[in-house]
Amino acid sequence: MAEYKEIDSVAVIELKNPPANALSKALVTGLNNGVKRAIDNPRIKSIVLIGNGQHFSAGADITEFPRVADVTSKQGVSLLTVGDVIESCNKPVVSAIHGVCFGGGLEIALFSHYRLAVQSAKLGFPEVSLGILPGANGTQRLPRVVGFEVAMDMIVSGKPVSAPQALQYGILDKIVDGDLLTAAVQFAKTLNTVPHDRRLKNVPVPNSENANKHFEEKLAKIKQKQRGYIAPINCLKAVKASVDLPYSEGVTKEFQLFMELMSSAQARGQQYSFFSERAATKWYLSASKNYKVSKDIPVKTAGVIGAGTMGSGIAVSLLTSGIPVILVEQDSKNLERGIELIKSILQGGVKLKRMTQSQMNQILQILQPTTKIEDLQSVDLIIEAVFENLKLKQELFSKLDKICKRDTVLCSNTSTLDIDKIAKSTSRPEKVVGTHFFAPAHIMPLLENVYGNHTSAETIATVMKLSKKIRKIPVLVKTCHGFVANRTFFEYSQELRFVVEEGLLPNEVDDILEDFGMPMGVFKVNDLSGIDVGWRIRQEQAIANGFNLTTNTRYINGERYCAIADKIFQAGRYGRKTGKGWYQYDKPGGRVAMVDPNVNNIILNHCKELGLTRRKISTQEVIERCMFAAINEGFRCLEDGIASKPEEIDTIWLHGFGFPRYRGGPMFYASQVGLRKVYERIKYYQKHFPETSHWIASEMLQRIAESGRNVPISEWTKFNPTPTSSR
Ligand code: TC6
Repeated sequence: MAEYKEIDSVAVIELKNPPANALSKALVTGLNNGVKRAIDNPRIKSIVLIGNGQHFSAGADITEFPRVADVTSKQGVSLLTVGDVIESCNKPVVSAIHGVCFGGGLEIALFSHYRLAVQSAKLGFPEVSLGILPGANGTQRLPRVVGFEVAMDMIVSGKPVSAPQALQYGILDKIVDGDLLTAAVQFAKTLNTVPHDRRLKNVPVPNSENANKHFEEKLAKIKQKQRGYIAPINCLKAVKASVDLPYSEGVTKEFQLFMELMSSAQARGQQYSFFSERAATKWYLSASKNYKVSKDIPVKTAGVIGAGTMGSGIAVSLLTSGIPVILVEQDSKNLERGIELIKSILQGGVKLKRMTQSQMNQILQILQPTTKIEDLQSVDLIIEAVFENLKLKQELFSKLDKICKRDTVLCSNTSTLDIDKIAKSTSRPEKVVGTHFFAPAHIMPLLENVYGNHTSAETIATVMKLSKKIRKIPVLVKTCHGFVANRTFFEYSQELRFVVEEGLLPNEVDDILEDFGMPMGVFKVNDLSGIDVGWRIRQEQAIANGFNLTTNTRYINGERYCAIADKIFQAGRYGRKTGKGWYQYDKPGGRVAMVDPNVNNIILNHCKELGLTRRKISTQEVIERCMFAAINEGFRCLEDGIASKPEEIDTIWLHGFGFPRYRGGPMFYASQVGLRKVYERIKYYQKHFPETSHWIASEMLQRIAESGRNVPISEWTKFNPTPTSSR
């Protein structure tokens, strides 16, 4: 796990735990033994620590986290014990860094007396995103190198810095060119002793005069922007301790704050999220069709059809990843509007210093706008982002089938429509796949990729690979109406409309959801996406199913229906874009949402007309009803084979709807509440709301709940009553 070799008078200890040299117990023990061996050998004058493979180290091994004592305790070999051995060693220790040097890896480097890196290395403390803090004295050591303010920013944000930036901050002593090991050994040979100030615990924190002011400002920012999260606050307090307390007391404070986080439910949720995001990308249909064996088609050029808000955002995602795009609109007016949209998104990036003006100009060079669909004949992949209408999409796909080269992959950015029905209009259903982007498409990280019954493994591999290339988090699901995202979100939002019909006002519901951790309440989300959009989808669905939807509709085929949203639409309130929807806005397109008495009147009149008596509804009921309705639907998606594991559903909610990361996702949240309780409450709501079929408990949920044991989330799918053959 840690390989030891000697090059002349230098001992080289190579961290080796592929793929990222996570500091497992075995690796830490190997490192400890290696350093001790070098100390004991009188021929050795200095020591180099270096990573094997692509990285120095990705930090502590997160898979070992439940055993907290292993990570931090002074007993046995922990990061802290090996850190002490390194720091107190009288032979100079040099960390030679490439790839990532994160978390515990950076702590090892900060215990070392010198640090060198290659130009491309990245250094940082991402622990905050795992719900913890750098608990091997990172919060006390980094400030002693970079000062309070920079350490606070790095540790609270979790964002890594580049090697040149680290050199500027003083974290690195040198950036080296050429072979890192050769340079590090050469450097180590020039060192004889360890000066006092090379042991960071001996050094005071520089530039700490304004620490109190920076602390207060940062705390206020965290409370506003990372509402509900405890890790950033503890990170901040730990860094402050480096200024307020001597080193020996600072590390004790760090340990106390670390343990608080390590034992918290939030850390469990955030660490689960880390692994579920990775699990979600690993798709598996059969032994010959899965992420390991299936080859993708390289996407060198792409087409985007439709230059509206979605199409433009999708084009930007492709363009900024270096993929040339042919953008197609039906007429020059719409095309011109799309180009302007793309330019304004890119200009926003320039303003935020994410790119330079000249980079923006280069990106625009690889955009080819056109009104001729025939121009798409030789692209590798096309993403259609036209209006959500099956007939329209079928006509378009049929045309593309005739125009495009045989191996062009045809993607539909549909959010609800059955991929098989779209694929049917082509002679190449194996090349047809859904790529469901979330608005705004250039910002939202999720890409819900949807395969149909005929989609080939090659096509799936292509969109999954492309997703990563354009910096999205991909999840693969099977086709059905609404897929996983909209199927589960529909039940969540529908239940919340019922809550409004029964007694709460939209702003009261939104406050509860935002306190729960959602970035935005459901009614604000609805205003953003457009009340007219939802209205049109409901109308189209009604027509397709042969019934007439009016503002008096109370039941559809015996199912409860709430028409308040339709009444809001009828009042000309289409959401933010018109300056009014469920809320009143400061201006059309404005962001400041205010409670509007007119909306309350619409709701109260609606209830009066229907003879409904309004009642008080508790916060607990609101959360249970929306979350458990979504969770039950999540279980149904698993039963139907639409999702293959709970992690996919959670990743969709984390990155498509901004579900609080510290709660892991709705399915993980269910596991924390306990499936027995979730199941019983679902049965309770079914009794009270028999005319809402989403309260019929999923069979899979029932089986797990009635199994009489606490089944871990990783074993849920074993209880699937109808496992699909393709999974
Ligand atoms: C810490 O250090 C605390 C210290 C104080 C306590 C005393 N542990 O992301 P990828 C796995 S906390 C275990 O797909 P990439 C990952 O699960 C730690 N496993 O690849 C995946 O496994 P799979 C602070 C880890 O090239 C595989 O490696 N550090 C760890 O896109 C490949 O990962 C972090 O938070 C780990 N630490 O990105 C760093 N790291 O193949 C977290 C990775 O079975 N890691 N794995 O699915 C990362 O940021 C990225 O993984 C990366 C590589 C940049 C290292």
